[in-house]
Order: sequence, then structure tokens, then C-alpha cells
Amino acid sequence: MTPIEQRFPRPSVMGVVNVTPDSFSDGGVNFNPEDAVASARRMLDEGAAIVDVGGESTRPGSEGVTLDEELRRVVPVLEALAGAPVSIDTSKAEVARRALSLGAELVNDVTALRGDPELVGVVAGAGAYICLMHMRGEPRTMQQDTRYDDVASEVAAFLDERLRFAVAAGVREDHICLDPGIGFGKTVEQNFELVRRLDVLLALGRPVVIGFSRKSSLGRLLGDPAATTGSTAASVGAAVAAYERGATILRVHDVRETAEALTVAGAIL
Ligand code: HH2
Repeated sequence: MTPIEQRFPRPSVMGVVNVTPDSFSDGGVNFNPEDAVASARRMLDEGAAIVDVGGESTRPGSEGVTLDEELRRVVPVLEALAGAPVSIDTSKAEVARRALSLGAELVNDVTALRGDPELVGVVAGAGAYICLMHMRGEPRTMQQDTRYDDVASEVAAFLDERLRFAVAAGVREDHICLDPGIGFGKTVEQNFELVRRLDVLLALGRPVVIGFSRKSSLGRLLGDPAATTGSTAASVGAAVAAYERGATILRVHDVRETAEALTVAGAIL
């Protein structure tokens, strides 16, 4: 595989395909495999560089699913998408192994290789790309502790440590991208600060992924303190702002709208 900067020029759109009944953002629209495959193909037509297929919701408070259930959800979708650019959103080594054998290029691990000790070896052995994401604790508990002295530098220090861990375990550094984990154990203000101060993360020298799409901080910023999601327009605004501050991959649900906005923003930059 080519190094990640060549494969994913700035900006690249990652389309979200949640093969789950309970994701916060799309709440089951792609739970049926045929629907998931159709959504993925549409996203690729609309300008996604890759589609991120996931079988386990990581919304705040969620419990996780068994290996068998996660495989049952994602394998038929990955089989149908053979030959298309796919990333697998999983923390489980066995799910990643199956996905990579079916042609996935990238492993998107929200635990940054802390969830399953075997995952790093699977990624290194396959020569796959990997996204390492920051999260406090696990989805079940992550919103219980949102205290940071300096959120941007603490997230960067965590990702620096995970980057070194991955490289020491045999993953090529030029195959790694980093993600501050918008919404994973952070307050509304901290989520915006992480994008405002993206330079702190960029200083680690790796491409940055931002997934602000439809997250509740957007709805809360717009005045609904109980919001659990954000609108498409708000998501597009966040994606453009993140891109202008240096993000490379924008992980989004609304691919056409985001791709159009990024094309305009890129022409101006
Ligand atoms: N956000 C979610 C899931 N995976 N991966 C990365 N790298 N970055 C993110 O910000 C990120 C992620 C949560 O969003 P979504 O997939 O829409 O919801 P759910 O986890 O409920 O399926």
C-alpha cells in the first residue's frame, strides 16, 4: 500500500456506514445489509474516498456487541463491497482480520489499539492503514470524566504514545493517521477547542481525521441543551472548519454536501 498521504489527499471524505440498529446518528437506516451496501455505493459516487463500515455503536452509554454479532453484521456488507475502498470501524482483531482479507484498506480503531491486544499484529501483518483515536475510558463510561487541564495537549500526548506503541509493534508510521475523538469523553467546549487548536495534534506529523458529523455538540451549540445529534448544515460547517485548520480526512454521514463544501473551501485555500 502507498503511504497514507498519497492515498488520502487533503481533503478526503470518509463516508460513515453504521451496520447497527442503535447508532446515535443514523439510528438503524443501514442495519439491513442491502441498505448498507446501497448507502456505501451512493457515498462513493458522491465523492467519498473511502467508506467506514462499522458493526458496533460507540455512542455514549452503549454496551458493545459480541464478536459473532459484529461479524454477522459487517461480513455480508464487506463481501458485497469487494473491490470498493473500505475501512473497518472495529476494535476487535478478528473482525479486522476478516475485513482485511475481504479487501478493507484501513482499520479505524476508536480504542487506539487498547481494546484487543491482537489487533496491532493484525494491522502490522497486513500492512494496512490505521486510524488511532483518542477516547477517555470506553463508550459506556466516557462522558463521566471530562476533566482536562489542557484538552488539546493531553489528547496529543495520548495519541503520541499510541503512535509510538503502534510503530514499536511493527505498524509503519506512514500508514497511521490520528483522530482526537470528537464527542468521546469531552464537553461541547472541549470538542470545539480540539478543532480550534488542531495545530497541537498536527505537530505529531501524521494526517488528522475529524469526525464531527451529526454529533450532539453541534445541536447543543445551536441552542438545544438536550440534543443528541447535529444537523447536516452544522456538520458541514464543522468539516470545513476542521479542513481549514489542517484536517486531512473528514468522517461524515452526508457525503455529497460535505464533498461540495470542501471542494469550494479547497479552491479558496
Ligand atoms: N465517531 C464515531 C464512530 N467512530 N471513528 C473515528 N475515527 N472518529 C470518530 O469521530 C468516530 C469514529 C461515532 O459516530 P457514528 O459512527 O455516527 O455513531 P455510532 O458510534 O453510534 O455508530
